[in-house]
Formats: sequence, C-alpha cells, structure tokens
Amino acid sequence: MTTPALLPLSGWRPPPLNLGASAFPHHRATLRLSEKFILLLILSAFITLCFGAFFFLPDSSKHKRFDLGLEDVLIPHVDTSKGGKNLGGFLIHGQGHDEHRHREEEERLRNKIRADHEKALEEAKEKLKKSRDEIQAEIQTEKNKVVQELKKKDSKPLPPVPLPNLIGINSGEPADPDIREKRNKVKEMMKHAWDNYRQYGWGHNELKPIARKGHSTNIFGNSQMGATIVDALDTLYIMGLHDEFREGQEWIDKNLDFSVNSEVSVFEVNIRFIGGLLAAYYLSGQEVFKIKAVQLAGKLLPAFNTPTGIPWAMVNLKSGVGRNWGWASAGSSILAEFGTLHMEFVHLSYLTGDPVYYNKVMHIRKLLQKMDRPNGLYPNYLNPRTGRWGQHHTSVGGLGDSFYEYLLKAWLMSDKMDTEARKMYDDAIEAIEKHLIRKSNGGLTFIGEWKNGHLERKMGHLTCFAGGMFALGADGSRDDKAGHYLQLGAEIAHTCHESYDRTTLKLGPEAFKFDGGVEAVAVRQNEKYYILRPEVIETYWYMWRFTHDPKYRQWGWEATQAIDKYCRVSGGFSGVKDVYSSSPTYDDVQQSFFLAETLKYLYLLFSNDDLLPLDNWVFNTEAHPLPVLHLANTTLSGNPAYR
Ligand code: DMJ
Repeated sequence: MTTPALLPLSGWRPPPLNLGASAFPHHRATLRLSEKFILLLILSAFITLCFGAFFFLPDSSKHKRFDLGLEDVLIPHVDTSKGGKNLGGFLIHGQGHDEHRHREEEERLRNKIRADHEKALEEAKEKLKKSRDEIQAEIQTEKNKVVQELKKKDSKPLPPVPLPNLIGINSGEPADPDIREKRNKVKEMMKHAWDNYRQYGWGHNELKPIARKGHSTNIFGNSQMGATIVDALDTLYIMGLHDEFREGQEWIDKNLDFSVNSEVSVFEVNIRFIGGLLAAYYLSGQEVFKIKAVQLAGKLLPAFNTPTGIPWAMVNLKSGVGRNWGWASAGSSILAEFGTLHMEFVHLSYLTGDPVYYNKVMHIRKLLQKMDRPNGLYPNYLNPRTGRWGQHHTSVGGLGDSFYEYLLKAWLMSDKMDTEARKMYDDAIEAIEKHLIRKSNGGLTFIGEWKNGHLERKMGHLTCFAGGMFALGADGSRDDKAGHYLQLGAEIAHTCHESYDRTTLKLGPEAFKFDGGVEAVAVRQNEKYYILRPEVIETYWYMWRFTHDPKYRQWGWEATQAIDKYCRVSGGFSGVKDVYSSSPTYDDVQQSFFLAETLKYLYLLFSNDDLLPLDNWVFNTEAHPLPVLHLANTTLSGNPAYR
C-alpha cells in the first residue's frame, strides 16, 4: 500500500477537492452541513497522517524519499567537476558543512509543505462555503472562456468570391391599393409572430403561443439554437423589417453556437439553418451569416461517414456520431433527407472554395444513378450500410418530396447547366405520372402513394408543393411538354384548394383521401390537423408567377384570412387539431416554417414579380432564396478560389 509518506514531496499536493457539478452526481451536488463537516474531518486526518509519517521516519528514509526526483530541489545546480560525488542525488562535499546545508534544506522544505497544506485546506474550506449556484457560475465562466477561444479560432475569414448578381431583393411594392393592403396584412401577421416569439421564446427553437414559452422538438436536438430566428431572417429582410432583422443578426452573432452536445436532424438543420443563414448572407451581405453557415456545415460532415457515403439522418454536433431514425425501414436513411442537401452544399463549396461539400452531394447523386429503380420509381428508404433500398414505398409527399424538388432546382440553380440533374428529374417525374398520378371520380387530379406494388389513393398536405414544382419545371421539359406540366400544376393547385374549401375552417387537413365517395377530405381523426404548413400557398404563388391568374391571389387571401381567424392567438399563431370542427383546439406550437415559408409565400403572392425574380433566385425547400450561380458546368469553376 502506498502511504503518503512515500510520495515525492516536492510535487505532492492534497488531492484537489472538486465540489463542482462534475464532481458529484446532480442529486448529491448540494452538500448538507453535516456532510461538509465529515469531509473536513477526513481531510484534516489525512493531512495529520502525512505530517506524522514524515516527522517520525528515520533520517535515512527521508533521504531516500528525496532521491525520488528531488535532486534539483536540494542542490539545484550541481557541478561534479569540482570534485564532488553524486550519491543518489546528493552531493557530498565536506560532510559537516553538507549536513548543515541538508538540515536547512529540509527545514525549508518542511515549511513549504506546511504552507502548501494550509493553502489547500483554506481553498477547500472556501469551496465548501460556496453555494451550488456560485460553483456553477464559476464553471460557466470557465466554459465561456473556452467557447470564446474556440470562436476566435473558427472565425477565420473565408476566401473572397464574386457575389452572384443579386437582383430584386427589396422591391415588389404593388401599385393596386387592394393588393398593397393584403400585403401589409401579411406583414402585420409576421410582426405578430415575431414579436411574440421575441417576447416569450427568444433563443428557443420555436414558440408555444398559448403557454407563452419556448418550444422544441427532437429535430433540433436538446439545445436552444434559435431555429425561429434563423428561419425567419430572410422573410424579415424582404418585408423591410430591418430592426427585427438586426436583432436576429445580433443574437446569431453572440449566441448561435454549434459546439454543443446535441443530436440534430441533418436534413432539418441543412434546410432551415444552413439555407436560412446562406439566404440571409446573400440578401444582407453580412459575413457573420456565411461564417456561421460554414461552421455548421463542418459539424454535419461526420454524418457522411457511412460505408456508402449516404448520410445518417441524425448527427451529434459535438461527437460527430450519426445514426438513423428508429422508425425508418430496416435502419434506412430517408430519400427526402439525404436527397435535400444539394443546393446548400453547392453554395457552401462555391463560397468557401472547398470542394468537400460538393463532393459529398455529388457522391449521393452518382450512387442513386447506378441503382435499379422499381418501375422507375425511387423508394423512400435506402440503407446507408448496404446501399440497398429498404421498403418499396414511393411518395411525392413526406419522405420523398424535396428529393425531386432538388433535382429540378439543382438544374435551375446552375443556370440550367447541370443537365444531369434535369434528366434525373424528367425521368423521375415521368415514372411518377405513370404510376402515382390519377384523376378521382369527381375529376380531381391527385398524387397517391406507391406501397409495395399498390397505389394508396391518399394525398398529403406536403404533396401539394408538387403543383408549384411542376409549373417551375415546365420550361425546359422533355419533348417540350411545358403546357402539359403547367396544366398539371394547375390541377394539383385546384385539388389542394378543394382540400381547404371542403373543411369548416377553410384550412387544409394533413392528409386527404380519394376513395369511394370521399374526395379531398380527411377520414382519420389523426389526419385532420393543420400545423401552419406552407405547401398549398407555395403552389398558389408559383402558379401566380407563371399564369397571373387572379384566382391564385384569391385563394391565397382566403387562406390568409382563415389563418388569421382560427390560428391567431394573443401570443402568436398556433396550429389547430381539427379543421372540420367549428370550435377547434390548438396544438400550441408556432412552427418556425410558418415565418420562413407560409408568410413569405403569402407576401410574395401579393408582391410584384420583381421581388426575388425566379430567373435569378431559386428557393430551397424551406423557402430560403439562393441566387442562381452562373457556373460553366457543375464543377463550380465560377469560383476563382476553387480553380
Ligand atoms: C418544411 O420544413 C419544408 O418545406 C420541408 O421540405 C417539408 N415541410 C416543412 C413544412 O411543412
């Protein structure tokens, strides 16, 4: 057994008494007085033992102890050339003289040890006097210092790149007073949503407008990442809400920190945070947004460390450990998640001159191109370990939707140079039209879901975005079928409008059927909710831009009024649980996409087309506008830093 007396004395200190949060499990962190007393008693007994052992040991063993690496302390600068002899660490010159020096040294050391012990004891007593809060505050201060240091390291300036032509970022004022009034109403709704979030949920991911406090879900992990702030920035900007924009920018600058032990959804963080930050950067030119986007993207990269390079659905921002959703078929990644990274990642490579992001998404594309597709359809599930499809389920709504959208938008974003993406889009849409799109008995065109060789005649609210996508992809379509796709977009817009119009609240349900006598109506209770989603309004806006048919503004206005009437509460906006009930209950969540998408698309619907023109801007799936990059091809040669 090692006794304290055998320890090297010069370096020895009583063990540090760490009474901070990390020293004890949480429930024991608050020491009661009696526990403190016992601890002090043990400490004093231990110190007394050290002294006792030291003083009662024979001189020779004390010398041995000094041999344990104390030469320098005793006679620091030995000079053996002067005839001395080094005996186990001591220099023996004249015996009597040396003995005297040894005694003096020992005395000096003893005093030093005594002083050290007393100091340690004092420190321990001081620690015990502090409250848990004080100790935690000390720990927090230390942590903050580390974060600040890290920030300094991370904030290296990025290489300058030519900014794409930024056209139409603050115009769009309609001449028609009626339309202007509608646009102002939408702006007022944005202000109501933002102000309440500002007051009750600031820094949290989302707002609970009835409980008037912060809200979050597992897609954002367990940290307060201010999702609503990041998601709302560009909407604030285009609406001219510049004070609010600046408040958001300041919060992001000071508080948005990605070095947190938090497991987030790669897809959601990409579309809302990276997309939101990039759009805010392009609109405002403020470097902080670009820097934050790049920092965050770096944290997502470990998600791609799978045997196939198909990313995990979730990644821990600190450890980089990834995994998939427990509910996904056979440990699969989801098509709409790993297939909705392309736009943001191409921009990241463009802005940084680092091909790593571009290579990751191109690898996904190449892998998908090589795979067999049942009936030409992409299943929603792909196993990232084996590279095989999971369950054969195809959807243009949840789990599949934005994968198709990003194929088309990759082409548009590359100034129509990325023809590979366009081809993949055309092929996919042809298969979807053949196997998934049908007309109901009542003449409504709908997009069903393909499940193991069988068509489910059900359409989700999410699927309604496809009307806008078909219209957006009409120009440049194969065999010049532009008219056909514009018509298809119009039919989907009509069906989705019916799904709103056939409810009591004039708001659309989460999913609706086309079975038997039921058309565009939700059947199951758990499909009757409306959570402030944007997809139907998104389609109205695209259809408006391509046709200028006033019915789309009319439908958009109906939706605006319904949202204001049934979803508005004094603390913000809430989803409703049943759109067929005249006295609906609230879900008490103000989703971040309500500010990012729903209100933005409504505002654009009542603006002139010169606000964010579609020839210059491509909207990511969370409605964050990214400029078209005039690239010679998909190799990003537009960026000199990249060449
Ligand atoms: C948004 O976060 C995005 O539009 C995403 O692509 C799917 N749906 C939600 C809003 O409904």
